Amino acid sequence: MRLDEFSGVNAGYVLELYERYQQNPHSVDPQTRKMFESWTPAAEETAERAPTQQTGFDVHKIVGVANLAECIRRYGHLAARLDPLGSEPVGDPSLSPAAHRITDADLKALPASLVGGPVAESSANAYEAIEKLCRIYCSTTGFDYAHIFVPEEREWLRHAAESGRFLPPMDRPSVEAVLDRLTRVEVFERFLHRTFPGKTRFSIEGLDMLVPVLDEIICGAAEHGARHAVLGMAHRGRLNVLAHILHKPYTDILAEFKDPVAARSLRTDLGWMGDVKYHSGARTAAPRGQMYITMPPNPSHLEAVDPVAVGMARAAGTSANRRGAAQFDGGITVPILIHGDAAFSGQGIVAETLNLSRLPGYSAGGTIHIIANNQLGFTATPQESYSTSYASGLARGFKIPIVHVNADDPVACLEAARLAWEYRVRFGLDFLIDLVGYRRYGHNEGDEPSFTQPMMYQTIGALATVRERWARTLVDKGSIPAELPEALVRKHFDQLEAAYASLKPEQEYVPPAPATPPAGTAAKIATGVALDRLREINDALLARPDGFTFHRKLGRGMERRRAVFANPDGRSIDWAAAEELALATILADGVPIRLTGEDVERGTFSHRHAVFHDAVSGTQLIPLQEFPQARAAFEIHNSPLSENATVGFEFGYNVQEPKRLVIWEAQYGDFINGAQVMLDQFVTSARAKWGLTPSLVFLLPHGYEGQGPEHSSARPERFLDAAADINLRLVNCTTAAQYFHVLRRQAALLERDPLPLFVLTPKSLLRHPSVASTPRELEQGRFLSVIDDEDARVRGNGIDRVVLCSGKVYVDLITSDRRGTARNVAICRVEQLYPFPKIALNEVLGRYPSVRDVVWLQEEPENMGAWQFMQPLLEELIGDRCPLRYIGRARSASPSEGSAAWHQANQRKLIQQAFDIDGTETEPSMVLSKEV
Ligand SMILES: Cc1ncc(C[n+]2csc(CCOP(=O)(O)OP(=O)(O)O)c2C)c(N)n1
Repeated sequence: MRLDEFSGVNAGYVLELYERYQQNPHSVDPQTRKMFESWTPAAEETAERAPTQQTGFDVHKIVGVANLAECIRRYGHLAARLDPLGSEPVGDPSLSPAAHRITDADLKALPASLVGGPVAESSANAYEAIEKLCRIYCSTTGFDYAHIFVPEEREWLRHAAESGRFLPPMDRPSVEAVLDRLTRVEVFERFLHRTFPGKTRFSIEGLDMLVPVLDEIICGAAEHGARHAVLGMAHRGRLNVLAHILHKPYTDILAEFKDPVAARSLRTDLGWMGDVKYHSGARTAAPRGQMYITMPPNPSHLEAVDPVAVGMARAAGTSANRRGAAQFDGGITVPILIHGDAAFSGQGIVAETLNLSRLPGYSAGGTIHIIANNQLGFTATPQESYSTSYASGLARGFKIPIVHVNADDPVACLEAARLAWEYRVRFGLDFLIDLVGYRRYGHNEGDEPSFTQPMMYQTIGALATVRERWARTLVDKGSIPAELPEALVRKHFDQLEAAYASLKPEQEYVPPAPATPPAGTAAKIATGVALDRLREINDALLARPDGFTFHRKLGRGMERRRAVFANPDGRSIDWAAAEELALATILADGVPIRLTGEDVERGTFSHRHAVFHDAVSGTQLIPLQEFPQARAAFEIHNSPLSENATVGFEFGYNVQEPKRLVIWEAQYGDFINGAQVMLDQFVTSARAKWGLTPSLVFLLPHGYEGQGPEHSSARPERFLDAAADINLRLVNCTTAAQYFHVLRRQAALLERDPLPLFVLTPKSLLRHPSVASTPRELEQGRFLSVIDDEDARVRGNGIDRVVLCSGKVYVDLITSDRRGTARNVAICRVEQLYPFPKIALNEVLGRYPSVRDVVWLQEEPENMGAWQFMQPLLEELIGDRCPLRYIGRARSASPSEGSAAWHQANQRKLIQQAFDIDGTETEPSMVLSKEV
């Protein structure tokens, strides 16, 4: 029998040892040496003919030991006792010596070095080493890292697990501190249970170790100089974490349980609605140690907060106050995400978030994930919830090390936490702790869990709490006095009772309503930039560094750009130039910018070219990071193909660093609906629910150009549906100058009047002459919420129809043949759809006293676009001056036609009706003209 006939992974390891022995017999330990002394190539040849007996040594058994050790390392977690409820682990046949055709006696006869690793050093033989290995891999911790492909990382993890170097200290102060912590955690829940019976609190009980685990991670982070920890989590255990990790005062939490109506209603005038207590966030008022801990508020939508928290951590670790690229330092910031077991496996946003973890524009230096695994999702079992072996299965594909740990073993949990932190320090990568516990009550405290899980809840009913078990262990070992556990319980109950007795909920409760800026702040912002300054910046942006070879076609475009200021009154500024000049002047004003989205570096329509690639070497040039007038960093990244997580991430980045201009661009506006959860739950409602003041900018290509139902509409109706209490701005600019000014206005409002800004941007119009502006308009203009028809104003009294429209359809109207002849029609642009520009529109309408009808014209179907939002507002504005008419596509289930020819026919009809005074319909059509 020859050694190379063995296929086990560790045959190689044995050979390696043997080779080492051959080169230097003293390079292996004495036992192994003794064994190899009987194993020579000649002996191996002999063995081929007459195995084992002749040499006194069986290669088969050597390889068996090595393979057994390898299987324990790989699959030991399958036999680990992870479930505090005592279910049997699935196990794996490969974990028994018999599967490798070896016996205990064989193991005892063979050297420990065959097992390898730190356990071998302290073992007399392979049997002892294997026993130790089993204790490490198959007890209450399941180390699950075989899917890590990078040898250095895998080796580090193996050594970390086997050396036990991250086991927590067991001296008296340390073990007592854990008991004290567990007592606080448990007493808090028991107090709430007793004081507010049946009130929802999503108790942590069954996963109490979550708090000491967080302590350990956060302390580790603080010791390594981190300045920010951002904690994203859902409902389960949230109140407990708020109280004990973020130090939210007990009185605040108790006041929320009291729910003082008077205090809440005081703030409705500010458009503040508040949220339930287990969704609210917090930030440590004073740094804990040297570190701020933030928990963003989150909606019920499970896991939606994940990218938000990671985006916040990224922002907190990014410095952007200097020209050039923004600098990220993962050492000063750490995101920690606490997931539910059912939600982690079920929600796609988790995969999207994990996918961000190693991307240069999104990495937060390693997120520590904790699955608060109570083995249930509401009433659903793991078998009903995930197709992976573990709730954590998804993380394997992202090469994230996983430690499953029994939540009733404090030592194992703390070791997992310490290991997670050290791994993050060492590699700057994500780590996952699967904290396996249970849920002491129903999904919430009003739920009866034994309707659906009768057996499970019988077990839980009889189960001692982790605090009780830990206390008993310590007392039994003589580590603490027998009376200490009860004394701690009493102490913490007293503290809560005192807090409750002192409670004055009406005063205690401070709603986090945002300040409301004075009315008209936005309208007063001056956004023009002197021509000389613009010219200088333009020249600087077009500088051609020595040795950089531009793509031939781009070089020509740059030459054209160089000439745009030759004539201040020439229509030379197209959309892309306006954008670049806006961004550059914002940077020159000292405001950092982050711009992300799919393919934003070049621009979906090949219009932006914010990043040039040397045609010969491929090196990159980013003029907005280079031009000397910049006083802040410019960050631009092509995003992965995600809307939901990327919007969530930018929202988080934005609220964490509100003085930076954060812009997200959709490939086509339609795709923003992939981020609908983020829009509804964060962007448009965060102010009303949580008092946050986001100012994220969305660029959403929009317009009907015959590209079909999915490349036409950014669905502005959805933003208008969500618009209330001045919670956003929605604009649809028709000129490059308007775009320039609206971006500059947003930057100027970041501190004074922050609101999310949605910009419906053009596609084919990007290079259209009708959209181009003059340099003078950049210098002297400002953003106009309504643009009157200058031609019509000159004509004056003859106007009997005012057509109001927004965006690209305006260009269709003014470039139509009918425009020249229809002298009675004024075409006015509503450039800002929300906040509704009442004053400006009133002024415009007032200029046309002989108007006989006002038309709202849109290309979208009647149930989409701005019409349904505008109708009541316009009716109120027009009063009894004249009728209001709708022209647009008829109600439709789909945003647009799927045929370009059909689109054109409908578009023609639309334009024709705008100028057709009678508005009579002659043939059936998708286009509708009606008086309302
Ligand atoms: C996206 C989403 N779908 C459904 C729900 C309703 N829901 C709230 S909690 C819950 C179960 C969550 O289970 P798990 O993730 O295991 O967390 P646990 O409550 O057990 O801690 C469900 C289905 C929700 N909040 N969010």
